[in-house]
Amino acid sequence: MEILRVLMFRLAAVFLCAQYCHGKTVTLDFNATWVNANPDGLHERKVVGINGQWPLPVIEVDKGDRLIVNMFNGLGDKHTSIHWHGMFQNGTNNMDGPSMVTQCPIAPGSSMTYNFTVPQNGTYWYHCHTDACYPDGYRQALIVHDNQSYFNDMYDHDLTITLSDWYHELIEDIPFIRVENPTGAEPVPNSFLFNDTLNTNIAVEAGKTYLMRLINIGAFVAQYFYIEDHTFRIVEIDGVYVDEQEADTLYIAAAQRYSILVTMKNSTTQNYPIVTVADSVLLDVIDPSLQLNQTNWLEYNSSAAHPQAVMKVDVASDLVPYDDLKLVPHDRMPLLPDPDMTIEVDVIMDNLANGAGYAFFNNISYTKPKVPTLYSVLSSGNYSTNSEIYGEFTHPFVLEHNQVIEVILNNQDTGSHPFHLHGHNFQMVSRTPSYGPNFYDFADGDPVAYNATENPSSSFPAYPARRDTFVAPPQGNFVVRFVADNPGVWLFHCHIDWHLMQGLAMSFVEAPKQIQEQMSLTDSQVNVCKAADVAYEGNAAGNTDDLLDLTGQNRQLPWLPAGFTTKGIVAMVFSCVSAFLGMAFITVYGISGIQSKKEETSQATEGNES
Ligand SMILES: *[C@@H]1O[C@H](CO)[C@@H](O)[C@H](O)[C@H]1NC(C)=O
Ligand SMILES: *[C@@H]1O[C@H](CO)[C@@H](O)[C@H](O)[C@H]1NC(C)=O
Ligand SMILES: *[C@@H]1O[C@H](CO)[C@@H](O)[C@H](O)[C@H]1NC(C)=O
Ligand SMILES: *[C@@H]1O[C@H](CO)[C@@H](O)[C@H](O)[C@H]1NC(C)=O
Ligand SMILES: *[C@@H]1O[C@H](CO)[C@@H](O)[C@H](O)[C@H]1NC(C)=O
Ligand SMILES: *[C@@H]1O[C@H](CO)[C@@H](O)[C@H](O)[C@H]1NC(C)=O
Ligand SMILES: *[C@@H]1O[C@H](CO)[C@@H](O)[C@H](O)[C@H]1NC(C)=O
Ligand SMILES: *[C@@H]1O[C@H](CO)[C@@H](O)[C@H](O)[C@H]1NC(C)=O
Ligand SMILES: *[C@@H]1O[C@H](CO)[C@@H](O)[C@H](O)[C@H]1NC(C)=O
Ligand SMILES: *[C@@H]1O[C@H](CO)[C@@H](O)[C@H](O)[C@H]1NC(C)=O
Ligand SMILES: *[C@@H]1O[C@H](CO)[C@@H](O)[C@H](O)[C@H]1NC(C)=O
Ligand SMILES: *[C@@H]1O[C@H](CO)[C@@H](O)[C@H](O)[C@H]1NC(C)=O
Ligand SMILES: [Cu+2]
Repeated sequence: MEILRVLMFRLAAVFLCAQYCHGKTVTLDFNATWVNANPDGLHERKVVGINGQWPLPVIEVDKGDRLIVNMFNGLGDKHTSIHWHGMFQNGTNNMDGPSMVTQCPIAPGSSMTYNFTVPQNGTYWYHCHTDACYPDGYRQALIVHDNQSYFNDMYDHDLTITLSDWYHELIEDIPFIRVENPTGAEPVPNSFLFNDTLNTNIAVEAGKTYLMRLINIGAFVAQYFYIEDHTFRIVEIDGVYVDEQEADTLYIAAAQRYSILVTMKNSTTQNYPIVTVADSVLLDVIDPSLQLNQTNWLEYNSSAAHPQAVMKVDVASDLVPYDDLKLVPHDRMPLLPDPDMTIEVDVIMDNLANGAGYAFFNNISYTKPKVPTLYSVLSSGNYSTNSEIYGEFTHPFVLEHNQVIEVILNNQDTGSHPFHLHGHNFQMVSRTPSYGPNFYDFADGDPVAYNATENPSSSFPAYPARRDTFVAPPQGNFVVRFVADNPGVWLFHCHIDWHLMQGLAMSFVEAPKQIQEQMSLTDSQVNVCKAADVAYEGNAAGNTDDLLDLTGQNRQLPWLPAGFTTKGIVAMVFSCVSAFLGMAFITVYGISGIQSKKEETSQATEGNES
């Protein structure tokens, strides 16, 4: 019965698409090169520009359009690729963008054509997905206009605003995974940008309603958002329309999107601060010069004053944002039935043999394979359904076509993490602790794993909130469901780019037989691999003869010998290394951060050794 309803729902969606999805083709030529920019006015640096320009172009299409982007890598010194965040890529998994998952990295001087249709509506973004390249500026909004949305007649103008953190150094020049940083403290940004700049006036007309599309295109830090003396209505999250809900404050984690309707006041005597506040709980150490909150303005009257925000609270974590779990998808997609397959993972942070901090799902720190996982699917014949061929350290799960998949994620870390799944939205069916003040910095006591007795499926919402990026609370858990109806290799990962670097990812190899029926490796894809000198056939180790022979696969480093704890590394590092590095090291990471975090990580380490 339940599955029938879901199937009917899906058929209806496909039918609607058949009716409306006859789009035009939008073709863009992207020449990625280094350009200089100084978006915060504090420091000029080189950033990835497109056709000599930065901020990058906002891509705007209508639903049903075909988008073709010819990307040339003119960077000279860096590999690259583009991920179209939130796009389902039905039948075009090879256009998804993550290097070593669905394609080879695009080497300097080579190019790739992305070509796919856009059957979805709403607010998306695109970003580089090769190593950690998007924080160097290679990220921007991708808007899918829809003149049939239920809120189409409820606004007069639309606006796109990105939020992001910003570093003054190239990501590759910021020291991170190394023994001197055993707790894995994330580098603290130098500033926070509002639409890739600061101190912006958004000219508005009194009495009109604006659709504001808010996108966190940052690499790390979530931001609170509110407008003084204005409320708004949430109508979309991550491309999913939701019944309008009045709210005054949002929490927008890296990669999340919100569309809100804001109705302007009738009077034009005053301008109002738009306030964005970085979630400082995520920051290990806060330099007093770091401006955590920003004021930009709804400008009703350019000759009136532009007042600085008067902070509602003393610390960001006292703000109480709208709980996205309460949002009901406008399409009323019902709760998916009990799963055919359940994947339960524990998130931990720990050290490997080099003493550096890594991130793990069930003790596996994602380590890229020698062959892009999709290309292993395409070159493995009947072995494609055997997860072993994808290598232990891509953490692969083979999903059967059209099964209902449930992921139970227990976050044993004291930080919150925004988890993203490529190729899908997921239904958030349970999240613990339940929402309330300090939810995002809860982290009290011991981690709480999902308990099906306390939160049985009978307690799940009938129409669960659905989006492509959900936040796992500190030391809490969540349960998500989706249908494996989109054959492809899809990465599930934390969208904090530092944590992705540390390995907080796993691979879903969904319906591999159907992938093989849908596509094969093309000459142009092979050329991309050849230019990058990357193998494109065989298992994760590049073995084409015996697909079950993983000899030579990339592996995570060994664990530290028993008895070694993070506390020990910290002590060791400080006695031997601090002499060399002195104050430079301390300003980067801060001693206070290491001391406050060490308890947590040493606990995890002991857990692993027991
Ligand atoms: C990309 O831009 C660089 C620098 O302007 C130029 O040298 C190169 O020829 C361009 N490549 C393409 C394919 O447009
Ligand atoms: C709505 O948008 C589609 C493109 O997605 C376009 O073909 C159509 O003409 C538009 N309709 C109206 C009423 O603007
Ligand atoms: C894009 O893909 C479509 C469908 O496969 C194909 O017909 C078209 O030729 C492709 N266009 C380019 C420029 O590759
Ligand atoms: C796109 O929007 C239309 C309504 O305008 C809706 O019927 C359809 O389900 C939406 N499609 C997706 C994939 O969200
Ligand atoms: C934000 O920046 C983009 C890219 O520069 C621009 O197209 C857009 O209009 C800006 N939004 C606002 C509200 O000014
Ligand atoms: C602005 O004026 C309109 C028309 O008189 C009225 O309907 C609306 O409630 C007013 N808005 C506010 C915020 O007072
Ligand atoms: C706003 O920023 C200032 C300076 O960075 C900081 O002292 C203050 O605590 C911030 N307020 C909030 C609510 O984060
Ligand atoms: C704009 O603000 C100025 C300065 O406060 C004021 O003199 C003027 O009347 C305002 N204009 C309108 C149209 O409200
Ligand atoms: C992680 O490794 C430890 C130590 O080997 C083991 O006790 C624990 O069960 C493992 N956890 C998972 C989820 O595999
Ligand atoms: C795969 O299995 C099918 C059915 O068992 C068989 O007919 C086919 O020859 C096999 N193909 C390969 C490449 O092994
Ligand atoms: C595309 O994939 C999405 C995500 O799995 C799925 O919900 C949708 O039904 C698929 N659409 C088509 C037309 O296959
Ligand atoms: C789950 O919750 C039930 C009811 O509160 C409790 O009896 C049980 O011990 C819990 N299970 C675990 C593994 O904590
Ligand atoms: Cu994370």
